[in-house]
Amino acid sequence: MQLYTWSTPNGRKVSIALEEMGLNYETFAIDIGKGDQHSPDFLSLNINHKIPTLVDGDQVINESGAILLYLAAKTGQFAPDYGTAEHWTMVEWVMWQMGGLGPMLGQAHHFLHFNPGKSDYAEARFKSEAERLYGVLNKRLEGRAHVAGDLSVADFAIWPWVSRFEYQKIDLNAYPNVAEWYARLAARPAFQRGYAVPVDAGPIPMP
Ligand SMILES: N[C@@H](CCC(=O)N[C@@H](CS)C(=O)NCC(=O)O)C(=O)O
Repeated sequence: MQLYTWSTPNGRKVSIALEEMGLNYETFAIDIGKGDQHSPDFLSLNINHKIPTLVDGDQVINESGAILLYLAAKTGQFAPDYGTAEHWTMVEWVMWQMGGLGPMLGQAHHFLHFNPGKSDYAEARFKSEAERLYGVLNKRLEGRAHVAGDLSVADFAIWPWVSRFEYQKIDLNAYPNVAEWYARLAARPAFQRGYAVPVDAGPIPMP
């Protein structure tokens, strides 16, 4: 398999999954800061101009959530059996990340970290939405070791977004269930390897 990726939350979801699953893959760094996502070669794989992209033989697959579900189905790892109630709960939490946590925290990064001072309204809106979403995750992790049953691709989807808590101006210790889950997964060697793909961006942030 070939993974086209960069050191961002959506990219790391997939490299963490590949590492946890023990799969062999080649990495191609698409430096989105330099505009590599707009190159003709990358666009021939992904017309959406965004990493990550996975190539597995004839299958080219984009969208990090779809890639995670593809890898879980392909390997039979990190997902409950297809069609069970537990399976659909896992899918629910992947969708929660894809439709809510990722897009909202992405906006928090844009306004609070990269463009502070440009819009008080947007800063307040995305800060409070980030806090609300961390509250939901904290509630979900009350009395649970993982987001949906055993360690699953739903955890792989959510964890890299939490690793940017500093960009989001989130006090992780205010969400103790999230902080404990985050630190426990951060200690896993496969998470550490996946976090460093395609470039080593230094140690995993800790609260
Ligand atoms: N829904 C897409 C979002 C992918 C995405 O936003 N990728 C970002 C990096 S995390 C990107 O490539 N940005 C480049 C750009 O917007 O030009 C997914 O989950 O794969």
